[in-house]
Amino acid sequence: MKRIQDARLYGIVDLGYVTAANVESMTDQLCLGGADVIQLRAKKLEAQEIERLARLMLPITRSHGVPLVINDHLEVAAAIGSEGIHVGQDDDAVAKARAVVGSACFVGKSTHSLAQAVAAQAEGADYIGFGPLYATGTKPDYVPVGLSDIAEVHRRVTLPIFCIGGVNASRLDEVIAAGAHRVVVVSAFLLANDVTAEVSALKKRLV
Ligand code: TZP
Ligand code: MG
Repeated sequence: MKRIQDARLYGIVDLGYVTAANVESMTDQLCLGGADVIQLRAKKLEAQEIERLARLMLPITRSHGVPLVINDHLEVAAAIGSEGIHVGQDDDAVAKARAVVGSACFVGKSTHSLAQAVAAQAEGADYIGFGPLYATGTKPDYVPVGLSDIAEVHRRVTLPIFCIGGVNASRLDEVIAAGAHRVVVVSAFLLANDVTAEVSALKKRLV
């Protein structure tokens, strides 16, 4: 199983872009392209349906040695034994998440500023997301943080930092030049004509 500490490219199966019927195929394509970690994110689905989809994804992600992260739903992560759980600023605290999912499951946290990033590390998160860098339809109500704090967040936070929000192939060079080592890509992968090729091409530029 790949370790979150070694991950560079983080993909998300977001049910805002993928139908339930396509979850398995999309998961496989992201893994084949070289995603190092995959999250299941379904803001509009009930926990029971999220658990059903996660159980479909697990054998696929595990066959590729890719950790599966559940967004928001601690009880789903605990029930299926996912490798990771991801919480946002308005969700349960890291300590609460860890108490529910157990010590074998890593805990990630979304951050939207330098102060939140430093606080997430103090709170005991295993990795952070940092963004949105750019305005994005995947998280429409958030003000983009831009690229200017990326270098500083890497000086102040020693955890793995995944830069997120509007990242795509055309922006990757400037994101890396700003200091990013790891990225999350959502819509640019999920809407690609050839998902595996898109992931694979971007992955090559990250190492
Ligand atoms: N958190 C910050 S931005 C974002 C999340 C979940 C969405 C990123 O999606 P995209 O489509 O890569 O902009
Ligand atoms: Mg959340």
